[in-house]
Amino acid sequence: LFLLHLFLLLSAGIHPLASKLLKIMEEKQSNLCVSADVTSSEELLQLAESLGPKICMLKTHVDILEDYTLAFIQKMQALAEKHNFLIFEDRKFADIGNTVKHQYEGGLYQISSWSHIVNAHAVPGPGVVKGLSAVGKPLARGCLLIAQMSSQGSLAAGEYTKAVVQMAEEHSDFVIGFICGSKLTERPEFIHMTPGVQMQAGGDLLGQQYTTPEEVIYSKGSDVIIVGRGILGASDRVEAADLYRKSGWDAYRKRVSQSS
Ligand code: UP6
Repeated sequence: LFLLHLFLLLSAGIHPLASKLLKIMEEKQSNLCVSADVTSSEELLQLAESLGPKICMLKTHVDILEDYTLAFIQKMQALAEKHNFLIFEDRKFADIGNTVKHQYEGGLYQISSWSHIVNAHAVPGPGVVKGLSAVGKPLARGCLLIAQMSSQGSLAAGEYTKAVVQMAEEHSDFVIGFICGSKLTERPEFIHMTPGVQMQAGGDLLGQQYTTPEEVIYSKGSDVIIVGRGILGASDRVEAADLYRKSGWDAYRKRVSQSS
């Protein structure tokens, strides 16, 4: 209740989608976003059904599905409603405003019609946000800017990261937060979400680097952990998701209670 109160205070004046996310987090005691990186829509629906109660958000890469259909995405939306989580299509838009507008709204996937949240690289300049916003804002969607990446040798660092934060501040009617490795701004309206999370630090063979939930949330001050293979690779995915949920939430509670 104390946390809920804090969130309601923080939520005053922030983007409705950001406050919805904070509310879901509090209700479900979960700051876990599962990265559902599977290639079959049936498996993705199974994941959403079984892990839905444990998560605040489900992250998709619909362009890796081998069998995407409209019927599938409608089932996905129903599961998001049923289990009260947000859908985040990890599209990483990175083109001029006019092109991303089409990519977001049209094509095969019509992402804006079902994804609550999308993300974008800031490298094209503010036009990318303006193009996405033209489509997403009327639908009450939100966008995360990619300020840092978890991969080794990422160029999104230093001055670039600072410029991304500034771009977010200038478009806070549509940008609700960041993909990042650590807290980048104290402004409460922005949500920090961090990929590259596993229970053991380490990496994969293609440059991914992992940090633990405790480190990401408690030490680095991020808000939401994004976990893919740490959960997908477990023999019991539901049990693994609950371990990540608990670990992420404990670290979050510990940090929030200390900073208040
Ligand atoms: N992702 C990262 N790092 C970033 C941005 N996005 O790993 O900086 C995405 C990947 C993948 C997920 O595209 O979908 O987060 C991480 O998956 P993993 O936990 O299996 O490594």
